[in-house]
Amino acid sequence: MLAHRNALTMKVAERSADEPVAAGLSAPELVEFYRLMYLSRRTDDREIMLKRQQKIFFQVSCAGHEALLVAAGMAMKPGYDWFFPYYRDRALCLALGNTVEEQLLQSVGAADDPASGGRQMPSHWASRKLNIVSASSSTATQCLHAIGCAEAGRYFTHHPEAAAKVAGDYREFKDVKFHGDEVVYVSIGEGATSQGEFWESLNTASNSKLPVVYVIEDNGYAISTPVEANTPGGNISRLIANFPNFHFAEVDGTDAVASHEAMVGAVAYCRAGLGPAVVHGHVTRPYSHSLSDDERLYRSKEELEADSLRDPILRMEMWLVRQGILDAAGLNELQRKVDEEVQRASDRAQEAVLPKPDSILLHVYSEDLKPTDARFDTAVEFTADQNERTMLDLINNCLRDEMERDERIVVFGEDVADATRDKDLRAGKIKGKGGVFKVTHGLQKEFGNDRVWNSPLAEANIVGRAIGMAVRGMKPVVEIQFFDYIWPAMHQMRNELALMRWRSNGAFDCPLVMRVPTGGYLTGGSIYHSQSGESIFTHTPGVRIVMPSNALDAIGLLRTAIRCDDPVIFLEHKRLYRETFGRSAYPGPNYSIPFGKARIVKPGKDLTVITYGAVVPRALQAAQRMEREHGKDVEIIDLRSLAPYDWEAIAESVRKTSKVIVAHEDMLSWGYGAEIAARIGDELFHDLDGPVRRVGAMDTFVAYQPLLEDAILPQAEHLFQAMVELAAF
Ligand SMILES: Cc1ncc(C[n+]2csc(CCOP(=O)(O)OP(=O)(O)O)c2C)c(N)n1
Repeated sequence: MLAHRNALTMKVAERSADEPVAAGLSAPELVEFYRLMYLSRRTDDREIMLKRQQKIFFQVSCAGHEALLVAAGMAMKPGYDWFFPYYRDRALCLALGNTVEEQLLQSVGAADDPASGGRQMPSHWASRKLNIVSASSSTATQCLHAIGCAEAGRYFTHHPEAAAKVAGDYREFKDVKFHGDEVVYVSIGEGATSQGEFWESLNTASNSKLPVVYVIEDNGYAISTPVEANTPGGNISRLIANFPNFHFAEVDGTDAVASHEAMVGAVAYCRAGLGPAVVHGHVTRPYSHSLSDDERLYRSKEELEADSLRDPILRMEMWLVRQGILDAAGLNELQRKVDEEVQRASDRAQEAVLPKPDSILLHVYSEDLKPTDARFDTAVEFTADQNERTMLDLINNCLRDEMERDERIVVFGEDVADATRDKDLRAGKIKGKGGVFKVTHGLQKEFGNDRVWNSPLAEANIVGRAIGMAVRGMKPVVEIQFFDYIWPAMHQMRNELALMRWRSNGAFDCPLVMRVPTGGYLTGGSIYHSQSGESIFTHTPGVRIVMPSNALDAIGLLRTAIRCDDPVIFLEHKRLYRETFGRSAYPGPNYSIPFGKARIVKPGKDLTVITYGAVVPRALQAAQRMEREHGKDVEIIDLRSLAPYDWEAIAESVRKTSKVIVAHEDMLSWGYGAEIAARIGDELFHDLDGPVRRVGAMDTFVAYQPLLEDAILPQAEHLFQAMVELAAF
């Protein structure tokens, strides 16, 4: 301790340049530390000026957080470790190697903004080169991505062959990097630690002893809400202290030296594989929440003055001078150079080329490999085993085939494993579960516990982690136990899964598969085991939605879902899992069907029904009755793929029959059929001989009592009535 103090008070002239002065940092490193802090502050100041001049359109600053964040950046390895930063993290990104010009290119919304190509607000950091993964504006979603990212690093370390590029599927386009001892950084404000996703991430970080370092940037406010309103007792460190396997440090985040010591200790703990760490830094927020906020409305003058005395820039300046590391002239010189650098970067950014409107739709989906590609159009190759299998069997077969072929695939979700405590499973004493519907039965036993496992009961945890893994090049095929419980994952699906590629202008992507048992007709399924709702997801660009109605389509479409390069929501109708309708023999390990291709279930010339899922067999029943009782020949089209959908097949059929019904199980109003019907009305008006009819569920949820369920969901009878009425036109 004494020796340390002596080192601190030693004058600059008396030491050699690389001798540590404090927290393991030499005098030049401490000067660089300060330079980065000051560079960050001056970049914020410049952005504020540009915003006031209306040259940029938003500003949120790092001011007050600089010491903690430069410490984090200096304690970690850019391009080696992985980073999921909060919007306050300008100083971290500068310390990692981001340039001011790169940051200001985002502020002006330039085409060459490396983080997003003008798509995201300033301070939404991303850099492929530095492993800074694109972040949304949603607070706390990033915590789960960090978990998945750390899991992927561990997975590739244990399965190095899985990292190889393979031609013919998504792997062709993924450069996998891993080192075995990389650490994942994630940061968050103290306010956002109230979000469930933060806690869901601590759960897995702790349980799996993942090398994730959390930096909690506690500036005491979440916009205008003070810490005690978010955090019971006012201190997040106290609340999380009992999570096993963590290293915890609480530090004055305005103190550069103390912050660096805390970060180095935390990173060393993670890098040694001992588990995750939290560095809770108390910082200040001198520039309000953002430029759209005026904190004088909710913080007193006295409170703000007290904060200003802790300003990290001033503290570091005084410390450097006191230590004799810099004098006034040295400080002035450094500041002048930084100001010039910011000025130059600002001038260049303002001259930057802006993105062109014709680039808007680029990177909504993969530009490399589309699931509509002809390579997915393969022929069935039936094997000697001609036994008819159910949809459930063939989905299980597909998962098996693909896991065999592609070691990057992992399967997790609620209860999908055979048995988490696997001793008795391996001993052959128990059969294993493999999902509440048994779709994943036998996979854990065959492929091992690190490829198939039970997640916590937390849907955001499942999807958020899967996103983090997919960003690293893995292919998670996760299960949401029932469509009815997809909603906790909705935030991850809508704001993250669907957007990773577009918002990063193609720099990052997260192709993965979500298998989701869906739908009703269960007799007693009731409200919370019968829901549909596909249009909620088809309304989200960036994800593909498919829904097979028979076994052969299920195996073919799932294979495409897994091999393609886009995120896919694969809807499996529970009622069809074991149905006699639509069984098939196993069509071989490479059978796949391109997305966006409908199937004509029954050709006809008098009337068209466009449908999918469990309504397909009901429409068929109604069509057969139409033929028997009215002599009408109904064409039935099973869309199979809802986004993208086969407009050509629809148009061709409508041109032929001139009468069309769009039918689905989900509620009628605002349902999937509304879009199809509107487009038919718009583009095929002159081909129609009657109104475009829709058949769907009543506008309410499915009731338990079978009498009510039958009335609520569309039945063959409803379809028949609609056919009769339309045929009469
Ligand atoms: C999920 C979500 N809810 C609300 C917001 C709006 N919002 C943006 S920042 C913020 C406050 C965050 O406070 P904190 O986490 O303490 O970070 P700080 O801004 O203080 O650094 C809020 C409510 C958001 N971006 N995301």
